[in-house]
Amino acid sequence: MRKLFLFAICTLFTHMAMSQTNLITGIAARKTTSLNGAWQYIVDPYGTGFYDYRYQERKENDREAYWNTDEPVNKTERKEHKFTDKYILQVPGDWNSQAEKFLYYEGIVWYKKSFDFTRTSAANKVYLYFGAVNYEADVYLNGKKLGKHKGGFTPFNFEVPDSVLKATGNYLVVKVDNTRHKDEVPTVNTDWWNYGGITRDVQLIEVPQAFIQDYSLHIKKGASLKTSKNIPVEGWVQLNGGQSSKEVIVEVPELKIKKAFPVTGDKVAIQFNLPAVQLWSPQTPRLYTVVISTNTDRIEDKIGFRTIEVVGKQILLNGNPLFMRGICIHEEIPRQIRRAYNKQDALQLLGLAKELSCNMVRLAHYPHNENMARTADSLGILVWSEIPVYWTIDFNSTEVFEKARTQLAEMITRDHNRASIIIWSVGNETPVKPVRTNFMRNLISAARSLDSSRLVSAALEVNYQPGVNKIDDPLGEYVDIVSFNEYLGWYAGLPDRCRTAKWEFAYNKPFFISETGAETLYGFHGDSLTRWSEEYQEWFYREQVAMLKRMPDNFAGLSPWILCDFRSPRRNNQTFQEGWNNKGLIDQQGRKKKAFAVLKAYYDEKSSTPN
Ligand code: GCB
Repeated sequence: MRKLFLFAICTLFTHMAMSQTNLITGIAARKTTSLNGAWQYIVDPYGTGFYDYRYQERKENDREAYWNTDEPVNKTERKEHKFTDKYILQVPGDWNSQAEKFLYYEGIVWYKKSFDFTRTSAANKVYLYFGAVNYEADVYLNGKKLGKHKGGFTPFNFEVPDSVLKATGNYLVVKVDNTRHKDEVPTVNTDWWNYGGITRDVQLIEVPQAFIQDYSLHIKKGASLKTSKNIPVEGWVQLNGGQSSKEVIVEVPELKIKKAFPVTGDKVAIQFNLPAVQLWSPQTPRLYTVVISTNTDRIEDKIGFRTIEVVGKQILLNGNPLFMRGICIHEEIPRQIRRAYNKQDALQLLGLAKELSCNMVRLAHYPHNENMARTADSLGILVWSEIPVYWTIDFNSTEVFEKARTQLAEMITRDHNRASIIIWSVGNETPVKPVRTNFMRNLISAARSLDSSRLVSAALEVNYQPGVNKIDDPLGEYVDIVSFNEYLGWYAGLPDRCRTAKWEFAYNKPFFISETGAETLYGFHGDSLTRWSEEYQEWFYREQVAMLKRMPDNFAGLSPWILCDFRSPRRNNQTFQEGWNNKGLIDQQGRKKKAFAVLKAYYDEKSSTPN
């Protein structure tokens, strides 16, 4: 019994320790210096910059380690690595879209940037922040290793020691490796292209010695919204330690709120009431400037206040029933055909979703760049955000679980102040078996312990039985919304199968169709029975919509697959696919297919209902 108790305590502490990240959030409002732009590179398929000829990891001061200077000390020194301006990659950006030789490249690329830097105050600490590097990053500054990060879609930062940073001629090197491995998250097999590189912004962040690391503010769970006066807000402010400040001040100037909270430890609890607040919703995406300060630091953010909950069979947004008119999106931009990363990209993708009359997007299958959630906040689009626990990752491995949990913690930490995000998803189409259910269930509790103010879900599969489609994945018991991907009419029969489809739900919860879709090549026409034709996809959507109209009242919405066609090496019909998954309603050149109008018409009809 005692052993059991000790085990439970240890698990709890490991769990708590592992759930923490040292991520600094609210980067946009901090003192930053961009290191974006041109970086020199060396392609290194054999890992020569990292391993010597005995395949031993090179010592820190090895002159042939690529993190050490490429300048020979004199004209006789033999140097077998050299960065030059002949080989430049733009950061942020995937490498695949930047030069033809990279189109299918997976492996190691070394990036190098030289920079000068003077901090604005000698007393400031400096951090090096990466929005994301796919997949593995080893970071070296002036020959010293700052750290290593795994996970291709979440941010990370390393403190830069004073002894390492120089005023001029800093030599920053990042070894980027996007080789797929069975024991990573995602694993080797995905239905999207594995874009490599420093895919998001790189910045130096200056903070005072005692700074505000992170903060979370939201309307208290279960709060009544009957009156718009005195709505309770709760949350916390995370300080980095070593504070001299006696209090943390939280201000919402537009609402004339200014409250002080005593500093009793590094995590300061916040609680106050909002008078006459305008709630955030898709119709009124109202954001308030929030200022958080201590005697040494001050940070500003724009935060929306809203509630999201499941009551019985319904999802309620600000207390009103919600129907999600969604669409799935990959982080890939049409025409330029590359990873999306900036605000213009977010405006383009979310703008297309708006044109489709969506009020929601499912950001599949990994955390997208921060601009997406911030732009969704300002446009009034609800967001489902997901980690790449996709298909067949190794559910037996505790290490893999820790990798998934780390990515979950990084995703939630970066975005927990975005009102647009209402659902954290812990994965997609994972195979039903006890070890998987246990793994996913633990991820769900990790998500809840990191953020109890949002809903948790996962995209499940349909159990297709003769005469009936069952939604009975055991994971359904643990999620707030039962979501599933259904492909009646594409992978399962022809679209008219929707007419006789019977659905059976094992759970009395709201359900959401997280995917449905059919593939078509833009501009290819035939009758509706002709696969790959625009007419087939159009018919598919017509039948789906007719079926959806007959769904029971706990049907809470859908996010069909997918807004735009996207690159996938699994799609090799050389007539209709050529390395593309063409289930988009919009093709790779940004052209709308016929089915776009069918879904839009359904959404326009639905939008007369609340939210
Ligand atoms: C799915 C997956 C998605 C695929 C899609 C397809 O269920 O979740 O990643 O791309 O089906 O096109 O088959």
